[in-house]
Amino acid sequence: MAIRKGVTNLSRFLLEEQRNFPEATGDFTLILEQIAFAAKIISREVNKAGIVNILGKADSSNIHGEQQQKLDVFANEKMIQALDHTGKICAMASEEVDDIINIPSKYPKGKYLVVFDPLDGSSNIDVNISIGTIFGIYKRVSSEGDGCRQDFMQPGRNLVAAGYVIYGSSTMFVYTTGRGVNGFTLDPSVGEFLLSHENMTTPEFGSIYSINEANYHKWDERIRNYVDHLKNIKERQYTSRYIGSLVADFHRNLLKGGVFLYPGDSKNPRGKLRLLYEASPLAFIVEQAGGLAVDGDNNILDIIPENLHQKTPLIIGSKFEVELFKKYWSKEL
Ligand code: P6P
Repeated sequence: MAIRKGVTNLSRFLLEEQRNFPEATGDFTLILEQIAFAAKIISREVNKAGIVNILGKADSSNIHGEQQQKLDVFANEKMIQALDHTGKICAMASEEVDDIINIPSKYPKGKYLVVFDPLDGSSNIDVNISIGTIFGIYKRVSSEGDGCRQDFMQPGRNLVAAGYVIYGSSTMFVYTTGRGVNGFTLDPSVGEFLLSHENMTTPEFGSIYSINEANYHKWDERIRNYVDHLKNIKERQYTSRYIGSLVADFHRNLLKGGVFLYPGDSKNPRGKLRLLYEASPLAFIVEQAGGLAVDGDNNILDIIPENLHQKTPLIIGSKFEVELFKKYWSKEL
């Protein structure tokens, strides 16, 4: 990677990355720039949510019957508006929308698909806990015209890009196109995402495990044994950190090392998190950073979705802790 002199903003970084792909048309770069634009708008609203009447519950619920927050609806609209006119996309899928989102007929269609959770962790908005946007970009499998549901039934292995935005003490845009992971921090004074975390890698092992232990008695015994092992491991002292906001828990572990688990349990056998627009994009990122993500038996990136909103257990983070989990899950330990 070239030694960067001075400040590198996201646009410059994307252009320099694009030069590595002679066949690149710039479609990709435009999509990522538009997602970053939506993120700036969402960040502005998230950071003043307490001031304007945008806190609290919308008078609607999403496809999962979950009470929508006003900012959920706002973030979803901004993501769609930022992307629908680009002419680079043939369809989108959002956690907040039941079916696929087609491109208005007045706009040309492109060869990409975008999946996103526009504002994950939104139940934390009113208590000022970090929340996030998660996104992934695929190439269409259908030939032309409108995208179709079948276009989205692709494993995470097929992702051409994935990323997240964390709205926390600062707003960060973290993404990969399969050539490493890079993080950009928003400088609100100039409205630019500036390169702050070049070539992010996650530690081989950590000392943090992140799981909602209130579900302990509903877990499969293998999960209880694994977590109990981490509590008693001799090589190092693990600590428990659980924010209850996926992007925040993931981002912390990406930087510091460790493991996040949202497993299935006796009440929710497939867990709570969604494969297409939560688990798969984060799995792509973590693998690019040297980590690993499984559902138990399978690498998350190898799972082919059967529907847009299917759930999956998610164990994700440093290679050591996830490989150790696989040993417990397969009953080797
Ligand atoms: P629980 C937030 O509602 C979310 O979807 C994820 O961001 C988070 O990891 C998870 O749910 C927390 O769920 O059941 O532990 O409250």
